[in-house]
This record gives sequence, structure tokens and C-alpha cells, in this order.
Amino acid sequence: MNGAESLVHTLLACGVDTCFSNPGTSEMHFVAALDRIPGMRCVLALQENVVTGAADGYARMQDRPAATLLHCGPGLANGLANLHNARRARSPIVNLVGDQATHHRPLDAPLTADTEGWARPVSTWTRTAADAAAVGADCASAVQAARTAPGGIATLILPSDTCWDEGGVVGTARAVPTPAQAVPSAIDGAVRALRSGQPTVLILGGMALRAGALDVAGGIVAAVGTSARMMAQTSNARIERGAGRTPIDRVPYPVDQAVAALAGTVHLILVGAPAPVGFFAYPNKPGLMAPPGCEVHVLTRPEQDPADALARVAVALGATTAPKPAAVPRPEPARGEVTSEALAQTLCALLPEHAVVVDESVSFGRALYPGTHDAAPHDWLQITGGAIGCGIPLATGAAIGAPGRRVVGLQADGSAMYTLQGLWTQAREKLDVTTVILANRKYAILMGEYRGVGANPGRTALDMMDLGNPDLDWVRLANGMGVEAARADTMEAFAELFAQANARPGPFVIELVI
Ligand SMILES: Cc1ncc(C[n+]2csc(CCOP(=O)(O)OP(=O)(O)O)c2C)c(N)n1
Ligand SMILES: [Mg+2]
Repeated sequence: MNGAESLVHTLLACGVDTCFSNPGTSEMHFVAALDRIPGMRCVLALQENVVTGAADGYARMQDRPAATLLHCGPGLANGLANLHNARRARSPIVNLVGDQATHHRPLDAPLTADTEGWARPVSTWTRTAADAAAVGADCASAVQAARTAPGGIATLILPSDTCWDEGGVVGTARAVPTPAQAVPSAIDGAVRALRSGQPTVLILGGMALRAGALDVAGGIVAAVGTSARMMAQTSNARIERGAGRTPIDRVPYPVDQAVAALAGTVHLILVGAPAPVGFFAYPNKPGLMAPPGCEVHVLTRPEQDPADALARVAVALGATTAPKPAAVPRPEPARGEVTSEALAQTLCALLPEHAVVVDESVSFGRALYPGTHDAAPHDWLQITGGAIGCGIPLATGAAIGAPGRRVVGLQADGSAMYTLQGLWTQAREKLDVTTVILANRKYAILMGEYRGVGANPGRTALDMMDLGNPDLDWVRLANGMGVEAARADTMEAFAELFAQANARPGPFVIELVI
């Protein structure tokens, strides 16, 4: 057995059965091993940032890692922005990077690079395999590291001789530690704050945003009364929401609105989330969104079990789970002009049961999340690290990680252009993804920021923020990658296309002109 074969056997033995890949010469022995050993679903993506974003989307839906396969330092570097987003989402990923053979490295051939150096800042675990005999055990350690709460990116770099040399040994799966429980003093601190009667906000992140934990948190807030509220972070990996589930608002993105939302807070209780900060600094605006002097209580750190901690707080307070929100009839799809509110209404009316929504809607998205609390039950996935270009890859990986569920991408056009190759993977894999391109043909958010600094954009500034001249034609771009597509410029046309797209198998793109 060579090292590459031991790698594939070990991945399968450790429960990793999906590999998003963009291979090169140094990975040919791994590719050959995949050919010989059945059991791994291999998904080709045509740019590495699609590979890494898809692995993130898969992990968010499966709560377990897929593998990636990337080529040398530069291949890894192409995937770094979406590894950054995945790191922020705390997604487990086994990130495999082929590299120059050990004895070839000193020759400094063109693709030789500081691969470990590029990997380390996004990885919780980084290792370069020393020889073929070590690959299996290294791989088992990588899977364990990726799966250890709260989840992380484990990068295993494989010099090509470690793959082609004989002497591979299959690694045995390593036990994944169960997430630690909150310490009693953290429970007591949260209970004391909630009992104080002073304004208290629970900030939830990570696994606290799954339906069960949200019900318990909602029950705590209901039991305490008007002094307590709960909010999610601004950007979240996955929120389980929709009709019949406990709704949760998010800390708003604009600094002034975030500060207003948290004004008067005396106790901030963090449940798997950091204290909210502004996305960016602005002159004369605060960086921390909670008021100065507000007392911060850490109920659980990200690596701890939030559901257990919330349940213990609920017992201490005698709280039961949140009362189920009253059923609200679905609205009619919106008519007329295309606005964020109208799109929210149509989503509320037509979102398929158990859809997975991938939200990279940027500026047009402001009404979409608040306006869809009563849509059919669904999951809501966001861009977690602010590195745009994650939406199409995330949707691609989520569709593979959540078979049988429709994925709906709410996709700003400028961001879509970073990784539109992902549409080709959706076509090849026949994935059930409806992508709604929000075609304002601008970097609209940047125009807003520009106006925010009090300037009126001149020709040069406009040229850097306007995507027209020429307009992108999303119907032809999608068609060119094998995905059927159509354009809508009224809400009536959109509703018709959206319903049809969601009812058919495979991917579809709707260019919504806004
Ligand atoms: C990787 C990366 N590059 C650049 C940016 C800066 N940036 C933030 S938003 C944006 C434009 C977004 O345009 P679009 O996706 O069309 O959304 P819109 O603003 O039109 O709603 C850019 C370039 C970023 N956040 N991440
Ligand atoms: Mg745009």
C-alpha cells in the first residue's frame, strides 16, 4: 500500500466520504488511489475558492468534515478567502494540500512555496507528512482536530513522495472529545444576571442557534420577562428558523443600529459568541456595540456545549421551553416593483419546506432575514468572515450536505462574480439549487459607504463601484456553465420563476433585475 492509498482508507475509516477537489500533478497518486478505492464522493470545482467554500457549506449542514484536495501553496492560496469564512463559521474541514516531493523541495522548482505558512493562519491544526508510513496516522489526527469542538480547519500537507512511496499504514479513527460543559460559576453568573431585573441580553452563536437550543433560550427569556432579550450575532454559520420555531433577531450590521439595539444593556450574556463588535471602525463611532460599563458574562465559550448550559440555566430559573409562536398564514407573493421587502414577502410565501437559504445578499438583503421569520421551516446560512464570494460555493456544498432539501441562494451580483464557476459544479452534480442573482449591477454597499464619508462619487470613484458598461448577462453566464436561467424584472415574474425553479430537479439561476 502506498501513502495515498493509506490516506483514502483512513479518511473513509474516519467517516470522511466526500472530497471537494481541484487537483494538480503532485496529487496524481491520491487521484489514482481514489480511482481504485470505492466509497469517496469526489466533486470537482474549477477554482479553489469554490472547493473550500463548498467544503464549508457541506460542514455546516453535516456537522462533520469533508476533505478538500488542493494543489501546492498557490492552490491553497486561491482557496484562502473561503477558508477564512469557514474558520469564522467554525466549520470542520480536512484540508489536504499536495506539495513538492520532500527531496525536490531544495531545488526550489517554480511551484515551491511556503505552504505551511499560508495554511497556518486559517487552520487550527497544520502538519506536513514526513513519509508514507506517517500519512495514515497524520490523517486520523487531522480528522480528530477538525471535529474537536467547536470545529476547525485541519490542514495536512502531503509532499508527493509521501503519497507514491510504499509503506502506507491505515490510520485508526481517533476519539473526538465531547464538548466541555460550562463551569458552575458561569451558570450562576448568568442566572444572577437574569434574576437581577436589570436589562439583560443573551447573545447566541454557533450551536446555540439550532432549533432545540433556541427553544430553551426563548423559554428563559419568556420566564424572566421584559428585562431579558436574546439576539444572534450579526453573521452566523447556520440558524434553524421559520414557522413554528423560536424566532431570533440579529445584532444589526450598521454600527448606529447595533448600538441602538443594545442601548441600556446592563448584562450581556455570551453563549458561544463573542461580544458584538462593529464590522469596521468609523471615526467617532464605538468599536464595541454594547454600552461601555455593561457587564459581560461568558456562559459558554465557543468550544463548550451551549444547549447543556442553556438547559441548566432554564432549570435554575424554573423556565420551560419557549411558547410556540402562533401560526401566521403565509402571505401572497408580492407584486410590482422589486424591493427588498417585496422579495422577503415572496420568500415568505414560496420558500419550500426545509429549504437551506444561503444569504450573500449584501446591501439588498436588509429586509430578507427580518421578513422571513414565518416562512416554512428552513436553515439560514450567512457569510461569516466578510470575504465576499462565498455564496455560490456554500450553496454548492450545502446541497451535497443536505440531500433532498432545496437550496436557495440569495446572491448579490458583485459577490457572485468571484466564484461563479461553482454554477458549473452545480450543473455537473445536478444539485437542487435555486440561485437568485440580485442584479443591481453595482457594488451598492460601497456606494453607500462612500456617501457615508460625506463624498459625492466622481467619475473615478463611480468606475470602481459601478458594474455596468458592460452589464453582466447572468442568463448567458449561467447557460455557459450548463445551468438553465431566466431574468425577472417584476415581482410577478419572479414569483412565477421562483416557484417553477424550486419544483424542478437540478440548479436554476434567476437574474432578478433590481
Ligand atoms: C474578498 C473580498 N473582497 C472585497 C471585499 C470588499 N467588498 C465588500 S462588499 C463589496 C461589493 C459587493 O457588491 P455586491 O456583491 O454586488 O453587493 P451590493 O453591494 O451590490 O449589494 C466589496 C467589493 C470584501 N468584503 N471581500
Ligand atoms: Mg451588486
